[in-house]
Amino acid sequence: MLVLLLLSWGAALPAMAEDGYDLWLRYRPLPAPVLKQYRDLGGQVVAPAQTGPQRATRDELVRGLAGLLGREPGQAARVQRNGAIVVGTPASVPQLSALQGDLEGLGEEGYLIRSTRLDGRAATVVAANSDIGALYGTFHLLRLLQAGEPLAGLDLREAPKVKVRVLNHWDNLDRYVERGYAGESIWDWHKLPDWLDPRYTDYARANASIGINGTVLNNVNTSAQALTPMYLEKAAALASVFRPYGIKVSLSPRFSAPIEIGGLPTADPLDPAVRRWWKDKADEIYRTIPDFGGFLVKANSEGQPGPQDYGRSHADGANMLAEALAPHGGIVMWRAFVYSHEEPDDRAKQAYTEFAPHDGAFADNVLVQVKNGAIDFQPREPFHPLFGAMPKTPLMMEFQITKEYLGFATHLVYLGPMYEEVLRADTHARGPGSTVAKIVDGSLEGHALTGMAGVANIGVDRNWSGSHFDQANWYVFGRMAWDPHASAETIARDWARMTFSTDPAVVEPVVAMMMGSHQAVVDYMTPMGLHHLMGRGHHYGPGPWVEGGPRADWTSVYYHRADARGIGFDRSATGSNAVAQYAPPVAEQFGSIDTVPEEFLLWFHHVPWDHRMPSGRSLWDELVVRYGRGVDYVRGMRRTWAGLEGKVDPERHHQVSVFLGVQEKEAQWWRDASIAYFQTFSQRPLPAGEAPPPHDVEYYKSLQFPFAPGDGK
Ligand code: GCV
Repeated sequence: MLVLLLLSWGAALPAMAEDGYDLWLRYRPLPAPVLKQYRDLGGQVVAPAQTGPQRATRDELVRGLAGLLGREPGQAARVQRNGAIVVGTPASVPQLSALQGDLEGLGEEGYLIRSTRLDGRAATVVAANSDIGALYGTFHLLRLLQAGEPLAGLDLREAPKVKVRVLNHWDNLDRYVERGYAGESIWDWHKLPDWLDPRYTDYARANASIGINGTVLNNVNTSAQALTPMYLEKAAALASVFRPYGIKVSLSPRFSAPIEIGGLPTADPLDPAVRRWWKDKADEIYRTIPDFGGFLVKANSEGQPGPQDYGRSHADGANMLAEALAPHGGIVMWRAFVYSHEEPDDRAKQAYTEFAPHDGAFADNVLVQVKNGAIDFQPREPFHPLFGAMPKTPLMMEFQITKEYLGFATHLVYLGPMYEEVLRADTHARGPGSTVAKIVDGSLEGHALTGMAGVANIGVDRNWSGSHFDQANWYVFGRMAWDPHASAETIARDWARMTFSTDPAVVEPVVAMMMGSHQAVVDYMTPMGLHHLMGRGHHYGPGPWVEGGPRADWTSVYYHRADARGIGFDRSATGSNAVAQYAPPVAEQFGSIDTVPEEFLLWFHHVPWDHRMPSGRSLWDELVVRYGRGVDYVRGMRRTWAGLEGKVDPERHHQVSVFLGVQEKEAQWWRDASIAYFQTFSQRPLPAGEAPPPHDVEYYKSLQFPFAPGDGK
């Protein structure tokens, strides 16, 4: 049955404090000139409300239209122009059956949005093959309205290019969030399954609005408790909130769970009793959560148990879990972030060494989840050499949204350009044009099962992400998971319009700030391919001097290798030869000091301090200049933002201003500490005009931050 909603809204919305809670779904009244073009819009809304997703769709539409248009629909009810909005599927809205043919090729999650005529009347139609497609289309329509886009002549077709678009929460069951800078976990496990915090619904709305269709609730450094009946009930309660929004719940199982909660003497993946245990566990999970997504597994990495404990391979471990999930349609996301206990080799090489030989050995419902780079979410890394090296295995991208190595929540760093850089990188796996995006979306090797994961930056902070601008990183992740070929700048513009204002005098400076902010953090932290120089453990602030401790590859000196001659990690044929893990044209380019891109110079080469750079400066001088350039960029952002006072609401303007102040202070600290330290090796003066660090290196080394947030525990 159709529900014809003749909406009746209250008068203008009360003024609301802008605390960031509403994210990019603010739906504040549009400015009058923009509103004019939507004069008739929403006079009639046809949106069925029989199923959960249909109700979610209708509620969002009502909420969005009421907020944006801020008026009684009756006053606009001439239902001319694009007055009617019709949302649904041919099955749910009979008028849409004429569009059946046009919906072909859009799949289960795609949609079309069209200005058309229905029953002789002008209408804006959102049509899809499924309720979830209609929900996604509705969010898209609302995005157009939020940006003040004209609806006349609209004819849009959209379908996701990636199948599994999933957040990874590194949230412990005690609500501690590993690498979390936005407060404790939003999952209030203790009060679940009874208390369903309204925040869970808003979380689902936000995710659905950007096409995210899965969430892994618990940390990959996991506890077997997450698989006990008590916690499965809690996860099921969350799943029931997320279901109408097309979001499936997944969990991170502990590989040794058969021992810890199953009472078995072993977790050997080839042991029949262990296999039985996982099958039974999978059956139990699906009895509790019928649309459960699957397992995300960190095994034999950083102390987590795994198949290698029993002399078995990653494929053995993954396939055992895959076999248990397969009858229910579940998947395994098996992480490639591994490095061996023995440190036999350059850490950058180890994931490839352990995984590439197993290409073709993984079951059909296994995705291997690969971080964007071979070390660990550094401010900039060359693309991971596994991309292009496992053609028979679907490789899932893992990006980090939370800014573990990029200034936590206070630094304004928009990650869109970084994601875009990696996705557009050319692996040359099947000749030129074999981009990482084409591997992730499955088009290069013809994989239907595809995925992208983002390590969430979400917590209980009122603004969800710890800072207003970090919301943009959640947003861009979702949009790029939907379309890995999308433009970071276009997405930044959409976000800025929805989040702050449609006024170009706000949007354009904000987008410009965002677009340069990633290069800036690279400059003031780890220029030209330097990496892993952060404070030990917590990764807060500079720590290029970090050495000693349990593992060489957990120190900074292992990575920068500065000495009297120069700086950088030789990964060319004369060094660790990690370059050989790339396809020959890439290996050749990265392998020569003359052709390697400047941004990766010190990632792949140990370079003399006096090496002449393209700028004409020596390497040492260039390094110093880059550090300063990064700090200057932050100063520039502060000026730009100060110029937006009065154009952005005071609450958010103030917090961003304060955070930019913190960022400038910390960027300066990074620059000063790094220069003071590396100068002890280069023994060269600073280039003319560059201020010397105000302290000696001992001072910077003496700074301790025992309670810096987010450290693993
Ligand atoms: C969840 C890095 C982080 C760890 C994280 C690990 C991983 O090493 O510092 O906190 O653990 O990556 O991705 O598994």
